[in-house]
Amino acid sequence: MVKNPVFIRMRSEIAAGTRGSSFGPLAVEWAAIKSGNTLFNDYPIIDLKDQNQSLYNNVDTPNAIRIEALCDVYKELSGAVQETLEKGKNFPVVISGDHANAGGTIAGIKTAFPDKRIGVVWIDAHGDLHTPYTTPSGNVHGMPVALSLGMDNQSNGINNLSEKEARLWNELKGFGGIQPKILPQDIVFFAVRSTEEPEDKLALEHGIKNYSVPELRYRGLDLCLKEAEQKLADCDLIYISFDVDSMDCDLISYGTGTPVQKGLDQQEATSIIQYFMNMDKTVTLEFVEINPLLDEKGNRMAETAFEVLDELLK
Ligand SMILES: [Mn+2]
Repeated sequence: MVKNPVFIRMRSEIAAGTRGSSFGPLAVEWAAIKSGNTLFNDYPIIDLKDQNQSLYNNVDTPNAIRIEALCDVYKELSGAVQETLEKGKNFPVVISGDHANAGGTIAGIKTAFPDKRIGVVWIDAHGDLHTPYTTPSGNVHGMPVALSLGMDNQSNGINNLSEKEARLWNELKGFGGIQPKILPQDIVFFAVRSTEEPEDKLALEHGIKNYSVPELRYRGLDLCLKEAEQKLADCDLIYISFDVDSMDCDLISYGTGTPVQKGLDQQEATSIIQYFMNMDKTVTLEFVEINPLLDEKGNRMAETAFEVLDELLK
């Protein structure tokens, strides 16, 4: 561990379909305290303002629920990530509520380094490649990859957007004045296993590679990780997005908004993140979608996330 971690706590959960991921960042900190670990006291924590009060509002953008408030979340989060990165050798470790926040983190990296090419390691059960045009749910936490790619995927769309929805989606895609933030060839998925047709078509069309759990086990983690590193060889920087639902819900716990079976085990998840963390060009790591309100094993998901994090920062 040669990096200089700065924790960024963003408790926004407004883009998830189930309530409770705003408690995720705190649950991870509780797990540290419970085990007598001082990690969160050893490094600075920047606590950001969320927009969770918007959960009381009526939804007037059903194809991109609470997207207006999410613009404010992005402002807050991207600003903090940018500032932290610009202050020298800092390594932002973002502990987030729902996965829509990742779009704000990516925007922060891109605005800090507008001329650099950002590679993305996306560890998730889901592809998060929906857009307001294709979404069956309207939950923006299923959209951050498409959003960062600046894509609409209208050809596979099922929804007609209102003027307001289209305007705010465009605002979010172009956030920070740069669009797209990332290129499809610079994304590598790990453990994605629950996608819908419009997402599959987009991934196929742009050749986005997913290392499925069976492929990782059949070919071996080492080989797949070396190959993934090669795929990102032309990228100047790397961002790692760790959605805890990438892990197997039966093995770990159901303490996440959209649990999916047959995922990674804790060691596999740790090894994948560690591999990229060891690279100099990796600049930011994010943990998302820990939901202690849904955890049937007490606080097991947050405890697991904390163990992974602690291992990585040793
Ligand atoms: Mn996700």
